[in-house]
Amino acid sequence: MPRAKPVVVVTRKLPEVIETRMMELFDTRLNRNDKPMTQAELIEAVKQADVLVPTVTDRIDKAVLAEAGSTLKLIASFGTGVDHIDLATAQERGMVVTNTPGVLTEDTADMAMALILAVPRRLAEGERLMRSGEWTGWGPTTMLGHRIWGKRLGIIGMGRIGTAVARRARGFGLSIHYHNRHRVDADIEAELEAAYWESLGQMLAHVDIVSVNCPHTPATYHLLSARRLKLLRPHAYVVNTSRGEVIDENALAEMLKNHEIAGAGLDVYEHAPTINPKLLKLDNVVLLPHMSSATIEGRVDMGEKVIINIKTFADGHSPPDRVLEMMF
Ligand code: 8YV
Repeated sequence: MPRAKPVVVVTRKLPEVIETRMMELFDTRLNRNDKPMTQAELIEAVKQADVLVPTVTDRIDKAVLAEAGSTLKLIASFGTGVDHIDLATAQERGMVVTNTPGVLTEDTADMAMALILAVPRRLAEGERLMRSGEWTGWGPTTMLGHRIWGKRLGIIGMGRIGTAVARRARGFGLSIHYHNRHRVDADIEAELEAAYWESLGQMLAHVDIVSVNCPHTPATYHLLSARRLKLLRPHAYVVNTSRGEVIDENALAEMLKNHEIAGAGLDVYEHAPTINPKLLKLDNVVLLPHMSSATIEGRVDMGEKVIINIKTFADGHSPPDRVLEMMF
């Protein structure tokens, strides 16, 4: 990066403290009004940037990368998931990609746990009832949900977040089952008394609640396909705080509508920000606006990671959170 201060284009509004620091350190171009950039605006951005700081709402695809100027050498994404970036093309074009892992783990796991509690206990339905003015008071058979304690939780993706969900779930009396590309360390399995299922299908048929915690990659696209979802039992719940694309959302909505499964808690959507209209009509699904990692502390930590990645790279070193295509 030949310039004294790299030109850093930030695609969305970040916490003020982060923007201020970036302005001090780099020749930073901010997005003051926070409107997501169009593909044309992204192309303009990559033409002028030395460093691009995108978020999950930007699609950094082949077409955008093809227009990048020769100075664009670093894509320092603000977020952990990198499925919005064409990693292979970035790598081919000699660009380094970084993300912000680790700092969203606990917040995301908290929200997964919140959904694991909220859906079977009908929390959102209860809240809606209170606001509707139709509550007539306590009744012995009204608002009955299902007990969490003693149930089986099946975690898909036992990385940092999956493990953090498992730790929380243990405190609520759930037994831990997991499916992952590989078995986790024996000491983690022992700590969580976790059962490893090599076959996702077999695990799905066995558990009461499923929590999706794997990244979206070509290998996990529609991992919960219509066929696999059918393996769930009618009393099962599905919670997704990862990426919408991991579940066949249309199949899930149909099953929820037909009560082939009991409920779902979703923070992410296959075609975000568009929501499958079927889901909006259902009472047995809790819908959140991709807010699992949305804490002020988390966003500042993410911003600090972005700054460290840019600074390290600009100083001629390998940035700490470099993402390699083969990792996904
Ligand atoms: C972030 C996320 O808020 O980091 C991720 O992968 O899904 C989110 O929780 C978002 O990506 C910010 O770009």
